[in-house]
This record gives sequence, C-alpha cells and structure tokens, in this order.
Amino acid sequence: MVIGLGASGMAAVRFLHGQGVQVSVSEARPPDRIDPHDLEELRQLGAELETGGHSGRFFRDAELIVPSPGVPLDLPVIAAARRRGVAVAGELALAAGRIDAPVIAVTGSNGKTTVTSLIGHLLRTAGREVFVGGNIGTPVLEYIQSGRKAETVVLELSSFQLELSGSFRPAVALLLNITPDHLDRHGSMAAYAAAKKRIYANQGIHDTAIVGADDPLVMAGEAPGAGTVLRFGFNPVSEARVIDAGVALTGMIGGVKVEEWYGLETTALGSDINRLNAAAAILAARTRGCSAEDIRPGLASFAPPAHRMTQVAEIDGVRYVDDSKGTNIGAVAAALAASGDRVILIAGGRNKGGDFDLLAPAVSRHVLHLVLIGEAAGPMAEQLGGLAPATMAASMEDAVHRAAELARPGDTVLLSPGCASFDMFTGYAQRGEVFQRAVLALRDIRQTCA
Ligand code: UMA
Repeated sequence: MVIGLGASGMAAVRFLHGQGVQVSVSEARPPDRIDPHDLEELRQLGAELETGGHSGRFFRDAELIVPSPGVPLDLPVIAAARRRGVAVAGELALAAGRIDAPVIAVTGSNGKTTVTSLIGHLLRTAGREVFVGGNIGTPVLEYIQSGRKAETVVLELSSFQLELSGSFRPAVALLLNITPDHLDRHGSMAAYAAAKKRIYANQGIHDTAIVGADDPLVMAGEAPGAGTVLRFGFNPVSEARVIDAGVALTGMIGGVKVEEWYGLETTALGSDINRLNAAAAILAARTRGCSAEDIRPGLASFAPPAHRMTQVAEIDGVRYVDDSKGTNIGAVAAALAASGDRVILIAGGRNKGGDFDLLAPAVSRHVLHLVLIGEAAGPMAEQLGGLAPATMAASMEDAVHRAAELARPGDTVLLSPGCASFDMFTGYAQRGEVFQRAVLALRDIRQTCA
C-alpha cells in the first residue's frame, strides 16, 4: 500500500510493480486533482486506487505500507496497521541493499541541496558517472528501477525520508547541521535530530561519516557510525577547516595523509555558508578517491542552485536578494548574518512548527523592518514585531512594493521566509520566481521613470 501519489509515490509504485508486488495506492487528493497520466499508468499496472482520503477498509489487506515522505506517520490508518503488525517502510528502506554503487548521502537542516549538487558536480568534473537524486528531485527508487549503472550515487535525504530508512547504509554519510525545522511533523528537536542521525546509524567500519564540527547538536551524544569520522567547519579540530577565503584540508583522509589548500575567492562559493558547503563536499569527493587536481576545477565551475541567497538586482542602491529556500529559522538566521545590518526582511508563509522567538537575536541585530506574508504573518508580527516595525503584505508583489518604499540606499531587501510556501505557492521555487519577477518589474518601472 503506497500512500501519496507524488514523485516518490509513483516511483514506489513502479518499483514495487517491477518486483512483482501487487500494489495499491491511497491518495488524499480527489481524482480531478491527480495527473491523468498517473491515473492511466496505475490502471495499466493494475494498481487499485483510493482517492479523497485514507480509509481503514482500503488498508485492511495491506501487508506492507510505504508512505511518501510528506505523509505524516501519525495517520490513523498507519497507526492501526502498525497495531496489526503490518510493516511500514519508506523508500530508503526499500532501496537498502539494492543500489549497486557506493552511496554518498547528505542531510542537514540547511545547505543539503547545495552540498548534494556540488558533490555531484565535483565527481562529474573528475570524469565519474554519477546519479544525483533523493529529496533534491529524482526519487532513489526511480534510479534503481531505471537499471542505470552509476559509479557513485549521491542522495539528498530529508528527515522525513530518514525516519523510515530501515537498514539503508550509505558508504559516506554527511550530517551538515541541525537547526529547528519540520517540528510540526517530528514533535520535538530531539525526535528531529534523531531522524537526521539515522543517516549513519547502520554504517560499518569501512564507511565514513562527515559531520559539521561547528554545530552543537550534530556533535552532541555518541560519535557517529562505526567507521571513519571526518569534520568540517570553522572549528580548528576540523579536517576540512574553513579559513579566510578557502578550505584547508589536513589529516588522514581515505587512508592517506593529506595537507591541501582550496582557495574559493574566485568561485561562486565565497560566502561563509558556501565555504562550509564546499568544505563538506571536498571531504566527500576526497573520500571517493578524487584528487585535489580533480576537485579544484569543479569548485571553480560550480554554479550554486537557485533561490539560495541569489542577488536579483540592485535598484537605486538597494540590493534585492532571493533566499526563498530559507524555509526554517536556522536558514533565516544564516541569511540575515550574511546580509549586513540594514535588512528589510520579507518573511512568512506556512509555519512548519518553528518558534519565531528563536529569530529574536538575529532580527534585533540585522533587521530594520519586517514585511510579512501568508498564514504566519500574524504570529510572526506578534513574536518579532517588538524588535522591528512590521508591515503586513497581501501578496509577494505587494511585499516587494512595500519593501521598496521602506528601503534606503545601502539597505538589503531579503526574501528569507522561514516558512514553507504551500499557503500561497506551489513550492519555494515558484515563490522565489514570483519575488524575482516583482523585483525585475520594479527595476523596469524605476528605469522608465528615471
Ligand atoms: N498525501 C496524502 N496523504 C497525506 C499527505 C500527502 O495522500 O496525508 C499525498 C499528497 O496529496 C500528494 C503526495 O502525497 O499527492 C505528496 O507526497 P510527498 O509530500 O511525499 O511529495 P512527493 O511529490 O512524493 O515529493 C517527495 C518530497 N516531498 C516531501 O518530502 C514533502 C520531495 O521533497 C522530493 O523531492 C521527492 O519526494 C523526491 O524524493 C520536497 C520537499 O519539500 C522538495 N522536501 C522537504 C524539504 O526539503 O524541506 C522535506
């Protein structure tokens, strides 16, 4: 029984069908909101489909339940099936032992998409055949089902995916950082951190864990995994240490004593956040046998993914920055720290259980004015409005317009919402695109007037 008919659900259906399993699918959306191609494919595969909700009756004969990552595990049908002793497994548990290439898995509250794509880019530049997928886009089961043979599989993994990862065991596991996110789903920071740490739970002595040495929650508790542990960060203990405008690599890596310098001044990875991302990715690539000579050209040619601290325009001396991917408190704090002390912050959307009070120090220090959108606008104004004046905006266009009216030369208008986008947009990418379009329209108007 696959729950949810999104990207992961469809991949799970195809994979399980390919394994000779009789698959059924339960989906919350009504049929008229489901892609007709998916409906037709299910029909051809002989998969039974329940739409418009999840009923106990439909789950009665299920022998294995495969929830999509976004499906909450406290659904009554899942709880009832568990009480009957029915197994519940996520896509990683199904993939475990079936990926015939070494896996590099990346998780963390922030930076995982950049690090995943950077590792993929470094390996490709070094001439390796790589599959890059997971939370970043293509589900891992789609890769397995395709029969493609990569030399290395690089997966971005979310806490949702790791929660049900069974015996999944990556050769290299990266845990970048742990800051509050998805607490509406996990219930507590302890549960969220435990889900993240599952990334190295099954590792053996020949495997490697790469961890963020600056992050107290990552470093707390038992040492990760059973194999080699490598650290990255500003912390001097790090094997990949961020210093000045680059990364110094020292210590035993892949059984070899290493002392190397990777300058990042002339790359797109020069910010504090991206130097940390680069340090993590360099360690991963080095662990897979890439040399410094392989890695340096990859660092130089890497273009970071969109909607992460992307400067959109400078209009009348005001910088407009799109950090739509900043969907949690930690990401907003990092974005503010990188944006100076004169920020007009556009924030809000659908709260994922974050406590906006945690943003208070960063808002006091960096924010001149808050422009708030979406469902969380009210709660954010209540929790942060005493630290900076708050203006409510009805749409992204309205928010950009209001921010532009407030901003003076030298200020930064930063979209870093600290929330999910689904109350107003199809995802963070669309939210960022709408922001960018509004900024560029503003630039055109100002240029016409000038
Ligand atoms: N659904 C139900 N019942 C429910 C809840 C949802 O039937 O109770 C249905 C929805 O109606 C929808 C489907 O489930 O049809 C959606 O499933 P999903 O939310 O798991 O989304 P997918 O399309 O399968 O995409 C998932 C990841 N989504 C989430 O984890 C929320 C994608 O990550 C990932 O790219 C994709 O698998 C491929 O692996 C997105 C994401 O937002 C980018 N991830 C979160 C994040 O990065 O913060 C974790």
